[in-house]
Amino acid sequence: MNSTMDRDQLLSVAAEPYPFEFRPASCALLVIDMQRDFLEPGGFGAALGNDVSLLRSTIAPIGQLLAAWRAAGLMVLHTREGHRADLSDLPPAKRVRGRFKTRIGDAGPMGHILVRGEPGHDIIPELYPVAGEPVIDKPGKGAFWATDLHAILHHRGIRQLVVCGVTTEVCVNTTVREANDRGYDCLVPEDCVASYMPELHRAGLAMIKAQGGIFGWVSHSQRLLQALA
Ligand code: TIU
Repeated sequence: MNSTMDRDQLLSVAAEPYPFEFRPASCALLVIDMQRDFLEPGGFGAALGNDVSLLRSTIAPIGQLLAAWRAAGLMVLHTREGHRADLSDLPPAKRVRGRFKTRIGDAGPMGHILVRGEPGHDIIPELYPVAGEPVIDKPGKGAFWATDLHAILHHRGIRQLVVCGVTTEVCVNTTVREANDRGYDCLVPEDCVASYMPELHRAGLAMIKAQGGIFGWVSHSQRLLQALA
């Protein structure tokens, strides 16, 4: 696949519950929260008591999809969960939830946890955005709430999303549900999303594809790459 591909052709990807059909020109790759705070020790994920290494299997396949999307000149967007340095956009309920010792805004080895501009808030170097790729800073779990994501997608004629990132049952699932209610089709490649809890990863994918694809489709990065090839 290369930049000479016909971006308006209708492609079909093997998926569940049935093949996902898309036109590359109107299908964006949306990479959710691949931030150091979730994937590296000493960040937010670790503060919640998680083994952050469980998410790292997603890095290589997301990298492959990013390379394919970029080579074809298709739209790529990234999101980051986080808050203003003064925490004025952090709901008190979110700050105290879980009664953890280390909270959002506290100082850690990668700076203040889940705060914009801090090292831990940024995207991991392996999947760093390139010039021209919008980065959506979001205060919540869903990428549409309190952001300009819907407007950006609308202006670019995007109707379908391939959603990757972390975690399957939290920010990926919330974003897929928000996208579904706004009229987007979502395809989730199962190897490009992960959870700190494997059973919730499986449940999160099952909830998307059940009931005729109530929220979207589930497939695999290699099937998507084959469709684009
Ligand atoms: N990005 C995202 O999923 N935020 C979370 O807080 N996820 C957890 O699984 N905790």
